[in-house]
Amino acid sequence: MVFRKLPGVSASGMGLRLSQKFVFLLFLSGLVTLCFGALFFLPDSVRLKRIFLSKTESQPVTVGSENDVREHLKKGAKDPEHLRGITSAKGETSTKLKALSRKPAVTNEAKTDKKDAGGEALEDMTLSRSKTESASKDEKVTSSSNQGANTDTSFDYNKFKKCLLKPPLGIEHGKPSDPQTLQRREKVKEMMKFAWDNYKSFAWGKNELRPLTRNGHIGNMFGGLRGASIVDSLDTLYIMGLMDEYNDAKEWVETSLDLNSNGEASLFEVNIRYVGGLLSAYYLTGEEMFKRKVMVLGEKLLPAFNTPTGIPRGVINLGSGTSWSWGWASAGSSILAEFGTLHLEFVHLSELSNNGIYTEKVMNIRKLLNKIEKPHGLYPNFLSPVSGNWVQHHVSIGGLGDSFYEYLIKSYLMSDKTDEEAKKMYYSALEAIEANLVQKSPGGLTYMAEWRGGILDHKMGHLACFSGGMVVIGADDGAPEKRQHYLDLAAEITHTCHESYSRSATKLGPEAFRFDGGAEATATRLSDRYYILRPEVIESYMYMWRLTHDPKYREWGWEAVEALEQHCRVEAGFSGIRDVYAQTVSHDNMQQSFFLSETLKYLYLLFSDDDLLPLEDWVFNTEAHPLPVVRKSCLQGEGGTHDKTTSE
Ligand code: DMJ
Repeated sequence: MVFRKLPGVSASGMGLRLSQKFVFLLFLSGLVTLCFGALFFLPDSVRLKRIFLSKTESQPVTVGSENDVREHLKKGAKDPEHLRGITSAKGETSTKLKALSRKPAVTNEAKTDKKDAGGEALEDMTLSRSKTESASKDEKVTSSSNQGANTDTSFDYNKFKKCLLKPPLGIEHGKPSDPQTLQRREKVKEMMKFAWDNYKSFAWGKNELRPLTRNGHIGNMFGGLRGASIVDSLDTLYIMGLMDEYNDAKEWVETSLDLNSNGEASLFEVNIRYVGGLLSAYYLTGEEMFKRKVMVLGEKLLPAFNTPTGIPRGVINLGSGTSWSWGWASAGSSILAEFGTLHLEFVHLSELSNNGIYTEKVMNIRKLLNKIEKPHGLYPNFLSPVSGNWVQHHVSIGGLGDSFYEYLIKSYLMSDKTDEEAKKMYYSALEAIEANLVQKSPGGLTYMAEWRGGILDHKMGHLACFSGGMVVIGADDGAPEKRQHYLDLAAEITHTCHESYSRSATKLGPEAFRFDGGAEATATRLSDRYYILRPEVIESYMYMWRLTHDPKYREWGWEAVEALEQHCRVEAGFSGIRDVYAQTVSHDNMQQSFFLSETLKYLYLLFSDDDLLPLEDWVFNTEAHPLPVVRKSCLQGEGGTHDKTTSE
């Protein structure tokens, strides 16, 4: 185009009129804005992050603020689904929450859901070859990286088995002699088979089943790892004797669990579900493949600890090792229940690799927590991975705090009762919890309130209901004069949690229940009324049964089975429900992987004899994956304590 100078009209050297120049500039700036804006709609945020975000080592990242969290909480009050991640912490963070963080969320889910609609079979067929190739690449990575974290994989499995006091599967797989209990156990097994078969038919290889729409869900909690329901189910299928299903699961892990993913994962979730699931599958079956896989994965988690204090951040890119704090976590902090729930798995990673690095990482966390000053002896939920100081004083035995306490007592038990530091920290924490959080309602119900800088919030989350089980497994090793007290406390909490179930129309418990404004063990807010197939109440029934043999716990477990069958079972699997108080339920279309790994496993154990995964030998991680007690002296010596009179 030629620009001509017109007489009497001012123009630039290029021969443009002022108005033309203006329009041209306007057009240019519009174009620049459009291109820049378009970057944020790219499907993969990783490239963007490389450009705009700093790496762990170089810059502590501060994302979100307390106000953000409050704002999200407010929004969540209108939308129960929105709140899930926050209230279900134990580090568990929903897709929606991730979207609230400073960076664009990974959008694989959206892409995949489209595929699910039409071409699932095709996708599985086309992916299977490349997945197999990359699955075997994982193992090459392990051997070449043996100079790194994984130095020695010559763990002696036979010797390990000899160091167990009892056979893992007991006499006849824990079959109860009483016919009614056996029948109930069979029912639970049928539920597992039903949940599994539907996952297999409609969501194979995805992370969870969406039972109403009959497709798979991937989400973005696991950094591109797939098959969460498969890895979470391995041990449950195995202990139930569902061997065809277990073999399918094993084959998938071997050929298709691709560990070379490059997405952003929750360190906590990958650890409890994938590392925990693979570890327990290895210890139960002796299949070397599980060990090789877990070693590769374990090594990928190590960069998360590269912070000034060694306290890991919540999110890690499994490919690059870059890590971030959650966008919703106060002032770039790490979450107590996340960095405090690595100990059991990391100790076992060191055991299997004969490389102390994993234990060093978690012992460093322990050291910091032990040393730091604690308000009233309590552990707040947010800690800065940069300064090593608490970021704010919110204390909870439910979401955000919960499994940290669980892992203290379980670390002691898993160490064959040699880890005195864990023991001391656990009982002191429990003392502080009793002094500051444990309350009795006017109606006589014991509950654990939350603490906000000295002010009590009279609310107990469903997640906090695991604490009945925690207190009872620690009762025996407490001060002799407190043992009965701990048994009573555990029974009272479990009773309260049962009340939260029995006071609802569905006989399933809400996400959180309150003890104020006249409420007793009931949810007063709409946003707290949902139930997402969580295990914690049933988990406490199982431990209470094992340690007291009071038949009421089996009865309560059976009530839960009936309620699950009536309200959560749909044509193609099990689904959470949106309101436990509604007579006519509305389903949330999600079969969580912890339903297969925890809820159904704890129910099955509740109706089994105690010799199925005996508590003398096994400690359950927070996703219910059994990990063996580490008997150092036996493992390092000649000895073996296996009771030869019993069989498997
Ligand atoms: C599970 O993933 C684990 O129990 C975790 O510790 C908390 N949330 C779910 C179950 O509710």
